[in-house]
This record gives sequence, structure tokens and C-alpha cells, in this order.
Amino acid sequence: MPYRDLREYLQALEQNGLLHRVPKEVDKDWEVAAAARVLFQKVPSARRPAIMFDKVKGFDIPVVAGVLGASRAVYALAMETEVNNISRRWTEAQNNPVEPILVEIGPCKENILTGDRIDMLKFPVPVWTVGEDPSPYLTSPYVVTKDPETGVHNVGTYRVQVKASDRVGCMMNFHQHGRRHVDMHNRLGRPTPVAIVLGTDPTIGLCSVARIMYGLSEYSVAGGLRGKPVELVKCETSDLLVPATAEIVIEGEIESNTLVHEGPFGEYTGYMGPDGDAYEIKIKAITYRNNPIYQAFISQMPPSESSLIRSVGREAGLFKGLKEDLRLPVQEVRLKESGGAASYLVISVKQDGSAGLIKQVAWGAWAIDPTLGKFTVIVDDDIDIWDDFAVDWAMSFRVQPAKDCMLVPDTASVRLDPSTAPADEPQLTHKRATASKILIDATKKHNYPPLALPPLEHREQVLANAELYGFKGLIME
Ligand SMILES: Cc1cc2nc3c(=O)[nH]c(=O)nc-3n(C[C@H](O)[C@H](O)[C@H](O)COP(=O)(O)O)c2cc1C
Ligand SMILES: [Mn+2]
Repeated sequence: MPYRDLREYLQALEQNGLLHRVPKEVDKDWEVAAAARVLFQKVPSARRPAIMFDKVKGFDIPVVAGVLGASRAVYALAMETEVNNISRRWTEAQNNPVEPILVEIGPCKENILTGDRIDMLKFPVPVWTVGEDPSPYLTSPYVVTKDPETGVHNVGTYRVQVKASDRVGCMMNFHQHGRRHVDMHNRLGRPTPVAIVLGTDPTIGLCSVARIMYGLSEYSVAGGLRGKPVELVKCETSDLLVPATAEIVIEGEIESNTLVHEGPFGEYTGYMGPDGDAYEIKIKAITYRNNPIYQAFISQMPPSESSLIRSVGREAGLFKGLKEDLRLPVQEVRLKESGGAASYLVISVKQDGSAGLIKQVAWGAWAIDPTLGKFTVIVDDDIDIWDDFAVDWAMSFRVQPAKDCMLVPDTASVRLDPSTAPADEPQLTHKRATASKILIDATKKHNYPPLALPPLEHREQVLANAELYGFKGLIME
């Protein structure tokens, strides 16, 4: 059964031991970020739970974080599946989208603030990089816009800076679908209606951060993921449609052809992202449920919720593109979290003797998402790509750098990668638009000598009798 809303999903997390409640009262302006960071640094990812701050100083609204991506186990629960089935569920949902349905009324309308009563500051929005970020930031906004020609809705997560009680900034990168919608409205000389949705059933959030092809609404893919249509209600001040069970909805508009200063913001690369020109949203209404829950994504330095959710979603997209669409013999795909789910791509392939296969796989991955894989390492299928040691070993003894590496200049960049330009260069300048990539072909190119290891059956025999060797308690599972 799909989750109806964030609340039902939080219950499921709690029942599965994946929600940690903080008993202490916390200060949203420093303590939420620090506690979330300790959670990511000190709890191993295999058993890292989401975190809930029930008592936030000065507010009667709780803050939850990590609920989509504290760990792969959390992500799998959000999708109502197992960790090893996540890619398949993504493929199924994109191949079988379920259209949303319009309903008359929903709990997100239980409270409606308009005019003088509009107040963004009543919500406990944390400050994330204390001392560097200029103000609190919404890190898990699901920004809803629609194509003025087709009416198809887009939902995307783009950082939102709280600037005043009725004004927020929003930074959308060049290729983003929300930006495309603003550009279309700009050409018509019209303001762009926007709705910022906070806290929903988890499938909407997973789709909001995933790259779904333009024209296919994230609402429909979320419907595919949950196996039931998403229920939408109309906004108070525009024709936009938003999830009926959302915790909070901020309605507003972006003035046409206007850019306003935004940032800087501590980013998922682990460095401050530059400030610069971005959109500004004038808030026209805020609607929210009774006893709303404020949800945030944990970002900044990897590992983080941001890098985890982007890793999993992008791995699924690359895997589908390479395996299903291009029919290449790809075994597994990994976008390492240390590379912010962008820079460092590892792919295993089962070589089938076709000429130029490894380059085809690399070009395929770079074509599917041209900003990813600054380092693209391709290994044979005997290497476990989730084992860093094994990948390093393959690079050590299956690569001749002069022959097996290919440098490619002038490819699309990750604009937030601070190696593309000095820190004072604004984010959306051309200097940051392109960068180079490298393919490291770490597959075997000829016959290799036998492995220098005791035979597997001997090792298995010792393992099966571990206690006879005094190994019990010594060997990690
Ligand atoms: C936590 C988090 C924060 C993000 N912040 C931004 C951002 O500030 N600007 C941006 O352009 N993309 C941001 N992204 C990436 C977009 O959400 C992602 O590219 C998504 O596909 C955008 O939706 P779209 O493809 O419909 O444009 C962020 C992703 C995550 C997980
Ligand atoms: Mn989209």
C-alpha cells in the first residue's frame, strides 16, 4: 500500500527502526545542522536512520531530515522495496507512469495565509552552513511549475533561500526543467507561477530530485512508483496543482525577466557554492496542514542525504539507459558518494568481444547525462564495484595509463565543481560551463595469469568451520 503522506511514511520508518527521535530541544540556527552532520559522520551508512527533532526552540513545528536518504535502507523503504530492487522499480515506474488525479480539497488547505498574514518565518527553517550561508535555506523544496504551452507540470528540487517573510530566492541551473519554464514565461513577458511544496509522500520527493525526461511529469512517475495516482489540489492563487496531503505549500510568482542576488550556499560538493543572479519568488499565499511537519534534506559535504539520493536515482537512470536503451552488456553502475554523486563513476561490464565496447559504454554514459563521470572507471564483471579496494586493485594492475586512459576536453561540467574556476567566479558563467573528463579502462585487454589466491573451495571450507580456527568473533560478516 502506498504511503498517503509524509506522516504515514514516518510511522513506517519508526516501525522499521529507521527513525531516530532527538529528545533534546534544539536551536534551528546551528544545532540541527550540527546534529545531522554527526549522524552522517559517526553512524555507518548501513544502519543510519532518519532523524526527527520534535522540540525546536521557539517553534511548535518539528523538523525531520534524512527521511528519503539517510541510507539505502531508508531509500528502499521510501520506495516500498528492497535495496537491490531499487533500479528495477525506477525503470518500471518510468515505463508505466500513472497520471495524477484532481481532487476538490485536501489537508494542505487546513490553514491558508494570504495578504499580511503571509509569514515564512513561522516555519523552523534551519541554517545549514553556519557562518557562511547568509540565511536559512529550504533544502527539500519540491518546486512546481508548468509548461505554459502543454500544461505539463514539473517538480524539481532547487535550493530556496529564505530572504524575508514574503520573499525567497531560488537557484535553478541552466539545464533544469523549472528554468526552462521560467524562460518560456519570460519570452511571453509573463510572470512564472511557482508552488514550493514541503513534506509529501516520499515518491514525490524521490522524483523531484531525479532526472526525468522533459515532458514526463514527476507527478506521473511518482504515481508509477506508488502504484496509485497522486492526488492533487489547485493552488489558491494560480492554476498550479499541488499534492493534496502536502505538509506546507508556498505559492508565489517569479517576475518576468528579473534576476536577483542569491547565495552563497554550502553545497553537496563539500564546498561553498558561489552566489550570483537567481530567481526571486514573491510569496502570494502559504497553505499548510494542522500541526505541520517541516522536512529538510541533509546536504553540504558528502556523505550526505543529498549525495545518497542523487547517487541512487542517477545510477538507476544510467543503468536503464546503458542496459535497456543502448543494450550494452553493463553489469552494475555506481556513482560514488565521495564524488557528490557526479564526479566519480564506476561501471562493470561483461565483455562480449565487440570492438571498442569500453569506449562505447563511456560515451553512452556521458551522452545519457553529459555532466556526470568526470572520472569514469570501467572494470570487468569479476570486480565488485561497491568494494573500493577491488576497484583500486583493478586500476593498479589492469591499466597502462598511456594506452588505457582517454582525456576528453570541453564536455559539460558540474558547475558547482570548484576546480572549474576560482571561487569568485559566479556560478552561472560560461567559464564554468565546460570541463574535461577521463575514461580509465581498467578491464583486462589480454590473457592474464592465474590469480594468486588459495582456491575458493579451501577458503569456504575454513569459513564453514570458523570456530575450529578460533575465528568466531574475529571475522566480520
Ligand atoms: C538536496 C538537493 C538539492 C538540489 N539543489 C539544486 C539547486 O539548488 N539547483 C539546481 O538547479 N538543482 C538542484 N538539485 C538537482 C535537481 O533537483 C535535479 O537536477 C532535478 O532533476 C531537477 O528537476 P528537473 O530535472 O525537473 O529540472 C538538487 C538536488 C538535491 C538532491
Ligand atoms: Mn523534470
